[in-house]
Parts: sequence; C-alpha cells; structure tokens
Amino acid sequence: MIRIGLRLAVLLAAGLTLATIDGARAEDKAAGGKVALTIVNVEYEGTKVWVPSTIVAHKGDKVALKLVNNVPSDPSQHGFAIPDYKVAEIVDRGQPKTVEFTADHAGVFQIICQLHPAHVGGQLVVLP
Ligand SMILES: [Cu+2]
Repeated sequence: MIRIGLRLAVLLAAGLTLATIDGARAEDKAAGGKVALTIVNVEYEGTKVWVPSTIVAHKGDKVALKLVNNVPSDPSQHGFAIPDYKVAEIVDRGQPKTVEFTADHAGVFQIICQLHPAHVGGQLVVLP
C-alpha cells in the first residue's frame, strides 16, 4: 500500500513538472521570441563556470540573462562577456545583474570571463 502511494506521488510530481515545462514553453511562444534565463557562476572542484554554459536563441530573439555569481572563493568578482555581441558585465558575489540584448546575428559565439582567462567559458548559439 505504501509502495503504491509512493509511486502515485512520484507520478504526480512528474506530471506537475511536465505541466510546468509545457506552461513555460507556451508562455515563450506567446511572448514571441524571448529568451529569459538565470545563469549561475559556480565552482566545481576548483573550476569556475557559468551554468548553463550553452545559451540557445533564435535570430531576432530578445535575450534577458540574470547573472548570479555564487562562487564562494575569492576573488568575489567574475566577468560574463560575449565579445561578438559587445556584452561585458562584471558580477559581484551576492549581487545579481541582468543583461539584455537582441540576438541579431546568427552563429556560435564564445562566452568568457573577461577578468580570468582560465575560467571555463561557454557559448551562445543563435539559430537563423
Ligand atoms: Cu572569473
């Protein structure tokens, strides 16, 4: 009986998650070309990386990224830059920042920390 109850709870939770994802997708379509994401800078076994490290948009989308620096070790500042889009922000630990731009040219563009070249980078993928 307990097992059946647990399975039901898991199925319900999965259903709710799917409903939430579908809702988010529907909202995105209704908004017409908007990408809104939270990107978090974390430290994993000594390596600093912005997560998710790949951002996908369609050409013409308005992109809004909330940048959160959660790296516990010093230094307390990290950069988030997409040089091909002339985006370059410095984000302090504990002080999220939002960057907005229009994905007006298609391609794959490097994301870097402009302050620390050793920092693991990511990529912005803009589909045509
Ligand atoms: Cu950095």
